[in-house]
Amino acid sequence: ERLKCGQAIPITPPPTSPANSHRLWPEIDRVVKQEVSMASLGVGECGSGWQLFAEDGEMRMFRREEEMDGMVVDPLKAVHVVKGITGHEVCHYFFNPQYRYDWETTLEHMIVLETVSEDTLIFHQTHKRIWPASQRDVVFWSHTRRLPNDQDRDGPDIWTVVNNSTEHPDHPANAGKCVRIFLTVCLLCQTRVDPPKDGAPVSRDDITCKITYCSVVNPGGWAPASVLRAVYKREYPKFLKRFTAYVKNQTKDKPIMY
Ligand code: 18C
Repeated sequence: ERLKCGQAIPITPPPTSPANSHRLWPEIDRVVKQEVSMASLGVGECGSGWQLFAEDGEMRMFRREEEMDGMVVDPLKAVHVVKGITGHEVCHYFFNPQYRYDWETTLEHMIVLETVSEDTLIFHQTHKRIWPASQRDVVFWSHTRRLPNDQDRDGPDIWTVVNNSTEHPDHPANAGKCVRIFLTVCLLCQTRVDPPKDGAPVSRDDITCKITYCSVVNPGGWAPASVLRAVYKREYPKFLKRFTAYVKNQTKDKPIMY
């Protein structure tokens, strides 16, 4: 429709606001820097207490047994090395909501509550119930970021996704049938390229991704410690194997995304 003379030009607001002007930005920036520096430490460097609890091929999972107010909050640190995919690809499939139901087997329902910017979303998720405990839900911001590769300036950049619990007025904690869990998760991905000696173009056979996944989940309410630790032991290896296999499968016929 044509504008009449003197009529204000309707300016459509941009679909996203820059994350750095959002109320959560100081927290997001602080938590991302802190989680990335913690995730970069090896299990030997983090002080004692990391015990290996699962191993499968290149994948190793460590935990520290910790309790808070009588609840198991064991920190988890997993490392995996996967050929044929880049850190950018791993973070792309972990961050973007359109893929989540494909790989997140504990998920019952997910909604994006707020699009802060293209690299920052706020989610509400409900997860499958484990009998005899109550069903759990979670509200968290999720932020993905490219980090400069200081160790190898010619190599691909490092990528991360950090998820951290937050509050949202539309979904107050413990208001319905779900018990609210609280989590901090950091996925950190470093890519190595071994260029073919004959000068041939780099293919997926020449790239390797080192994945570090750290998480602390507070179950938010009573859950039997033995059941919880059994769930951890079963679900974390299942998640990391299934998710990385999913990324390999999704990317195998696509151009490499550095
Ligand atoms: O990081 C992961 N996923 C992200 C995107 O979804 C995001 C969300 C993480 C939510 C993790 C908490 C899930 C709780 C699920 C309850 C258990 C369901 C089991 C269903 C079995 C049929 O960061 C990947 C997450 C990988 C999840 C591994 C499982 C972690 C278990 C944590 C237990 C939490 C308390 C459960 C209370 C009941 C215990 C008896």
